[in-house]
Amino acid sequence: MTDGTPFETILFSIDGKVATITLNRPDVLNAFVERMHLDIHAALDRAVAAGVRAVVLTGAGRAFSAGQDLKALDQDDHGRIDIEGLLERTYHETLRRLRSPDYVTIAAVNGVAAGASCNIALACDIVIAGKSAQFVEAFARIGLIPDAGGTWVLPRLIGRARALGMILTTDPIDAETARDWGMIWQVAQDEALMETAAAMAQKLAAGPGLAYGMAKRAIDASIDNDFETQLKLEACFQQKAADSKDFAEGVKAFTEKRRPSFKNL
Ligand code: LHQ
Repeated sequence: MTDGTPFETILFSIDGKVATITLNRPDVLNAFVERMHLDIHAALDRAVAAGVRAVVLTGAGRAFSAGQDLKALDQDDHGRIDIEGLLERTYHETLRRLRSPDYVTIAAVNGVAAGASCNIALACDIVIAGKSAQFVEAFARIGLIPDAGGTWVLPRLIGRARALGMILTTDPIDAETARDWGMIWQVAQDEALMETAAAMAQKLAAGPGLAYGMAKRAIDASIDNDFETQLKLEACFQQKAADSKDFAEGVKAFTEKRRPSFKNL
């Protein structure tokens, strides 16, 4: 287990090919400040440099995260908050990195995930929630619209009716409902959440990273592509996958009736 110099707002550890980022401002339910984004970006840089293939994102204490820290929003001389600039400087880069083809991301949602943090969790590749977790599109309570990719990811996960229902009512959605709606992958008992997420991360970290990265890109591209375009893209990516050493190893392992040892090559 290595972690290097500590960060101000997150805990960070690396165990083999798995990194864990724990949002760590529990007194304010891990609400996001700019520093937290910068810490996540630096942690992911370290993870990539260390050859990490799977990243677990979770929260310290009783919440995953309550979204933007509403008490840490700077106003200019006219009382205006530059939310657009803040989103572009911080959240957007965090979201891009969570959807990177270079590794898989697993959100381990250990309590409430509200506002921007609900959407950050849902941007991850696999979402596992503790039984007591809640997903809250809380924005309209304070007169905002969903940001952090929520208006893109939510309708794609659960359709317009449920997406708008969550956004307009701001009703919390419990973990089992989220799973039944297809919004998340799995619900775990609260006490087994981290163990379940770690097991998933170890399994995916041992998988064919190149194929995973292209599968992520193909799924995202499918949203805008027509069928013929998507078939072409699949064939192109599949050729790249088939040219990889991991494919040769996968077929060899199959014929030898053993587990493949993927090298991400
Ligand atoms: C908080 C927060 C918080 C600061 C709890 N900030 N302190 C907007 C602007 C700019 C760019 C990016 O994007 C966005 C989008 C957003 O994310 S806007 C924020 C959206 N989030 C919310 O509106 C959620 C606000 N929080 C809540 O509604 C509640 O705290 C929830 C429902 C999450 C949990 O309720 P409780 O379990 O009852 O906890 P609590 O309310 O007592 O909170 C515990 C402490 O955490 C408390 O501090 P205190 O000093 O009184 O003990 C809260 O003030 C603090 N806290 N959320 N977002």
